[in-house]
Amino acid sequence: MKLYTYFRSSAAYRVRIALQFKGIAYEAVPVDLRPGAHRRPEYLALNPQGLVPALEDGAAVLSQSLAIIEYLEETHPEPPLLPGAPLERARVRSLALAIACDLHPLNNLRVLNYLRAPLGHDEHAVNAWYRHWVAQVFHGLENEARRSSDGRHLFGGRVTLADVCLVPQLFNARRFECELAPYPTLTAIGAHLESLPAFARAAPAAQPDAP
Ligand SMILES: N[C@@H](CCC(=O)N[C@@H](CS)C(=O)NCC(=O)O)C(=O)O
Repeated sequence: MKLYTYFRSSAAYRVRIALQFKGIAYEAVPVDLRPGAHRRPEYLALNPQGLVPALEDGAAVLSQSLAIIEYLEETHPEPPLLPGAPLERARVRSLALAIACDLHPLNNLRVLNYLRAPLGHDEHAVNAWYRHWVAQVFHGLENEARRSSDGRHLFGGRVTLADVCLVPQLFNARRFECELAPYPTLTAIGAHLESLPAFARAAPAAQPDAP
């Protein structure tokens, strides 16, 4: 498999964690978002959605991190990232989607760039936007985690898709200097997960395209 990735992309980071967690070998193909490599024709030919990640498996190319991870879950079920019981699976997906659908898209590079130009907002306003949406979603997740987590995983007592989404979002929040003190459960979970080998190998700093 080939993963089209960018070291700081949190969506690619999710897929890297899933690949590492499941022990699936892959080749990392860096796509540098800074000069816009994801908008060049050669990348758009692979992934017309023009975002990273994309996963090439044989002749097939898949986009959208959660679709890719669900594909990996179905093709490489062990170790699982989703619990067995339908209700628990729904709860894990709900936590993952809060991050992947309700938070991440609002703070994506193209959204921040649109705020800068043409809308003309300065860096102070862009950072305020970023931190506002992190706080909105993290507030709810912190309260859910206090109910559903063992203090080391977002849901239950083992690594799930929810954790795969949480750790990259915590990385982003730190990068944009978001206030994390109100979320002690989330940060404790993050600290535990980041110490696991699969998460450590998937971290931005461990990527071949990291500076
Ligand atoms: N929903 C997509 C989001 C993918 C995404 O937004 N990737 C970002 C990097 S984390 C990207 O390529 N951004 C480029 C841009 O915004 O121009 C997924 O989960 O794969």
